[in-house]
Amino acid sequence: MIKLYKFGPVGDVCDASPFCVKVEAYLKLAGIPYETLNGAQYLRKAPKGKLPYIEDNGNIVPDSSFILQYLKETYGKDIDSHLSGTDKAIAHAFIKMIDEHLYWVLVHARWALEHNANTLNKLFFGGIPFPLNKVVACRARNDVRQALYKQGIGRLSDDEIAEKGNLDLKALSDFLGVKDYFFGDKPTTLDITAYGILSQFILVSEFSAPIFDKAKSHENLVEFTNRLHKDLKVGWGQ
Ligand SMILES: N[C@@H](CCC(=O)N[C@@H](CS)C(=O)NCC(=O)O)C(=O)O
Repeated sequence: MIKLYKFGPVGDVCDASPFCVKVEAYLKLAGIPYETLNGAQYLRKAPKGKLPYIEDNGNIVPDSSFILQYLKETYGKDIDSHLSGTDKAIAHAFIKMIDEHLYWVLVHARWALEHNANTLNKLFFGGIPFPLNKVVACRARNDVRQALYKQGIGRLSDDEIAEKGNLDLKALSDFLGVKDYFFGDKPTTLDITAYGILSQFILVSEFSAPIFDKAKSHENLVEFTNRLHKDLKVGWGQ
């Protein structure tokens, strides 16, 4: 059976990482049996030093987009097969917006905003004994802040970062419109990618920031996230 290495649930959401949620949502949607192995300790074994990665019949595949490609090719479950070339191009652009831009807005809200520090320490480092938890949390926070700075977004003010995130959320909301899913009545890779990040903004209540409020203000994004959450939830981490 496929082994999915990931961080672990946060609240009612199957993982704290949108990329891990995306992969688990795909496995559920495609009806492919899998087991989950949860914990930041798996970062040490991860081929690219990041989670998620999967192990399947001796094949180790990192990176959510390559994992989905591998699963589609190996198990023949392509949830995008009904999309036109134009739809696929639009989906690709939105997926990159989510994975390479909106993701960093989430990282900033969780890791850089001072008032979320206690929540972060409790949720992500609560299982480590005192005083090691303080050291690990402090080092991790510094690393993430450095990553934000090097990525570039960390050089902007909190308000500017939120504004950039707001534009992404508006684009998603406008494109979804009154549809159930981004391309109609069936979920595709864009839907599970959007669910990966929107579940963090909308369903994880422990963190607070203007960007979370903004996400919750888009009624159609909230309905979309709840719809997929309900459909996919049964058997998370089977
Ligand atoms: N491009 C990768 C990104 C994965 C990623 O950034 N994972 C983050 C968590 S959301 C991670 O493992 N961070 C740990 C680290 O950088 O040390 C994918 O699509 O899977």
